[in-house]
Amino acid sequence: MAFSRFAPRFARSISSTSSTAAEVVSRNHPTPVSNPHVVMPQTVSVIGVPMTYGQPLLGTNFGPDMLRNAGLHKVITELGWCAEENGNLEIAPPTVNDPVIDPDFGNAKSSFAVGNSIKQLADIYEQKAREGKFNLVLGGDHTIGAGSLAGLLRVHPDAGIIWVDAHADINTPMTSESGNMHGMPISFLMENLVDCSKVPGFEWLADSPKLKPEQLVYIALRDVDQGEKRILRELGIKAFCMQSVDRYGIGRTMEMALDYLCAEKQRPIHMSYDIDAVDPVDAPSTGTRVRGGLTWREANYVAEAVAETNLLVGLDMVEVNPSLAPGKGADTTVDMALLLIGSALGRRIL
Ligand SMILES: [Mn+2]
Repeated sequence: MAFSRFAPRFARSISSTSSTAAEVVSRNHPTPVSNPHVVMPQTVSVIGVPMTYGQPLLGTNFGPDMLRNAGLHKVITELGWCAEENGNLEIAPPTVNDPVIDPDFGNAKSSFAVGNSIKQLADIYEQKAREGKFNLVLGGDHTIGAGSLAGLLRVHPDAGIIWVDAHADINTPMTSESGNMHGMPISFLMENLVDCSKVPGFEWLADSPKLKPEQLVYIALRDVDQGEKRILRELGIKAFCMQSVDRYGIGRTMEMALDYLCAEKQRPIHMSYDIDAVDPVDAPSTGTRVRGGLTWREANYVAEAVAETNLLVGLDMVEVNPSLAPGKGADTTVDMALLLIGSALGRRIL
C-alpha cells in the first residue's frame, strides 16, 4: 500500500469514514496531526523575504504582502495552527558596479546583495526551527531557498528536501549562462560544488552544513540547462520531471519521491515550492513561465502528499510576481500560492 510507513495517518483517515457528529465537528476545525519536529501548540512562523536581486524583474518583492493581504493568516489558523508573523526581512541593497565590494564571481549577478540578505533568513529559520516552529518563507525570488536550507541544515543536518520547480536551480556561478542567481540556490548548499568562501556575500556559507545528493528530490522539472543536467547526472540526484508525472501519474510519482527520502528514516522535510512548477494556466504571474507544468490538482496533490507524511518542517513559496500579469493573472497566481500553502499545512478535501 502507498506510504505504508505512514500508516497511523491513514488509519486515522480511514476510521473517520464512519465518524460521529463530534468527530465531524472536529474535522471541520482540525488540529494538525502530530509532527515529531513541531512542538505544541503547533505554530507557523511566517517570514517574508521580498528578494528581487536573484533575477532581473521587479515585482517578486510584492509577493509576501500579496499573500498576507489575500488571507494567509486565516488559512493558517483555520487549519488549526497558530500563526506567528515576523514581517519582511530587510533586503541588502546591491553594490552595483563596485568592483571592490562586489566583484563578479563567475557569472553570478548581485551576489553581494543576495548572499547578505539570505544570511538573515538562515539565522531566523534556524532560530524558529530550534523553537520547534514550522517555517513558512514567502518570496521573493528563489535565491531565498539557499537561506532556508542553510538555516534548516544547522538544526536538521539530515533533513530531506523536496524542490518543486520547472527548473533545477542548481547552476553554479560558472555554469549559469544568464547569471541570474535564482537559478543557483541549490549549488551553494551542495557538498563540493561551489567554494562559497570566494563568492562575495556568501562567505558565511562556507562552513555551513551541506546537502548530500541523496537528501534532495525534484518534482515537476521541465526546463533544465545543459550544465545542470551534467550536475544532476554526476551527483546522482533524484529528479521526477514532468515526464515522470505523465508516465506514472502524480500519485505514484509522489509515492516514489517520498519513499526515496523517507523510507529508511523519518527525517524532517523542507519543501521549496516555486510557483513556476504550476502550469502557466493556473500561475501566469511569475518570471520564468514554462508550458506543460503541474495542473491545478497535481500541484495541490504534491503539497497534500508531503503534508501527509507529518514530517514537513518548512515551506518556501516563491517567485509569485504580481507585476507580470497585473489584474486577473496576478490574482489567479496569488490564489494558487495560497491554496498550495493550505494544502501543505494539512487541508484536505474530506
Ligand atoms: Mn526556482
